[in-house]
Amino acid sequence: MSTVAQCLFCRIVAGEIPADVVAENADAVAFRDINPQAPLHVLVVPREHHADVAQLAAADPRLLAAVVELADQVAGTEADGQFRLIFNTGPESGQSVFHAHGHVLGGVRLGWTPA
Ligand code: DGP
Repeated sequence: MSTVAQCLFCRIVAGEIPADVVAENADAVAFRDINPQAPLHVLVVPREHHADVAQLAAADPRLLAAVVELADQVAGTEADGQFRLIFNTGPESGQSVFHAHGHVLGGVRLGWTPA
C-alpha cells in the first residue's frame, strides 16, 4: 500500500507522472494501461484517492457512477460501446495499485478465463 502522496495513480492524476490520457472530466481520468491486454485497455480512476472500488462505493457512490460513465464514454469512442469493466479488489484478485481503478477492455471478442 502507498500513502496518497506516493500513490502512482494520484501522481498520474496530478500530472506528475506522464500517461496517455484519452478522456477526463471533473471527477475522473481515463488513460491507457502501460501493459495492454486488449486493443482497448484503458484505466479509469477517480481523481480522489480511494484504495479500491469497494471503499469508493461506500464513500461516494456518485463518484463510482462517474467512473463507470467515463468508461462507457471511452468505449463508445473506441470500441463501439462494448466493453468489459474490471475492478480488481485486493491482492488475491490481482490488484497491484491501491487507488480504485476500472480496467476498460474491448476492441476484440473477449474470452472468459479469469483463473
Ligand atoms: P491492477 O493490477 O488491477 O492493480 O492494475 C494496475 C494496472 O496499472 C496494470 O494493468 C498496469 C497499470 N500500470 C502500472 N503502472 C502504470 C503506469 O505507470 N502507467 C500506466 N499507464 N499504467 C500503469
